[in-house]
Amino acid sequence: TKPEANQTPPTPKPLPPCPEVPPGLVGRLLIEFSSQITLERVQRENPNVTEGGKYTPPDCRPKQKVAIIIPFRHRDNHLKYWLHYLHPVLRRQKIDYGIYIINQLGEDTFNRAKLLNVGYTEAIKDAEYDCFIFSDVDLIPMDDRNLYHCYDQPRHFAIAMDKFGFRLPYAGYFGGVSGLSKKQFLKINGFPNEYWGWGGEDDDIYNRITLNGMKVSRPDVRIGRYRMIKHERDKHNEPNPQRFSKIQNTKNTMRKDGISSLMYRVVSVKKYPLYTNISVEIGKPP
Ligand code: UDH
Ligand code: NGS
Repeated sequence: TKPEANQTPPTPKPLPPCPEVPPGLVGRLLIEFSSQITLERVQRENPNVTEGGKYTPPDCRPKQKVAIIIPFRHRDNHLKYWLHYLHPVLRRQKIDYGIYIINQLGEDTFNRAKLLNVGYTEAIKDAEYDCFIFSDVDLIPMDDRNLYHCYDQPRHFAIAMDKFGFRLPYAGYFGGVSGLSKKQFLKINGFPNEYWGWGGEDDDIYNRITLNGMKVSRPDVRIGRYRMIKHERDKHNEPNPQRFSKIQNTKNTMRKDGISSLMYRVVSVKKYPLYTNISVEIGKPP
């Protein structure tokens, strides 16, 4: 018999929630930076990543939507490795994510934390993210059990880096890779915009977290392991001599300096197959 003409197609079954522990994880990963990587290869190996570097698990419904934000200038080679290693990890972790490279235009002094504020602001214009993971471009997790989503408290992911002998360098270290929910991020008024050059901005963020009654959450030290791609000091990111006095003052500055006072200009937004590139002018130190 012929199917009836006005039959409605069967509604697709709603997906089950993603399991707390993704079943396809492999644990420890072999990370090396000696072979050359091409973006074409990374694209071929990650066919389900869509334009702008987005991915949604096909077989389950994730609880959170995660924007991954990378502060960037002149690090194309590092970015290739980052994309090569991270896309497969995030896929196995069943994360619903988008990758945002926040590229500081010009050659004025670099400002990591301000770029991260820009990333937050631009990501929420693009999609309804509820979790933000801020990662340096040269840090690769060595274990896929280090899950890139948000937690009950602000999360520090990069706790055991190779360059520090796989230990925290000091108790209040919050550098490298960290993650905050939208609520946690807004509670601390985002990140400081006034740290130009290298150092201290991560300590200021740590201060904001504790001064606002939160506590940093961390993975097990056997799992939060990272390799850093070795590099020389960048130009225009010299150590900031003001950083020591600034981190003594977070309590007085955090309410006025932050996401509430952020000013910048977007020059271009480009959606590439493996990431979204947002090039911005963020000004220069006073
Ligand atoms: N970043 C850039 N371009 C720059 C500066 C910084 O993309 O010019 C980004 C990048 O994501 C980097 C992050 O900001 O991972 C943090 O900056 P960093 O890697 O310079 O900081 P780190 O503490 O290195 O890793 C400091 C210089 C160490 C020199 C060691 C020489 N042997
Ligand atoms: C501290 C810096 C942090 C930095 C950390 C690790 O001293 O910003 O060292 O640096 N704080 C100040 O300078 C106040 S690293 O060894 O990775 O170059 O993240």
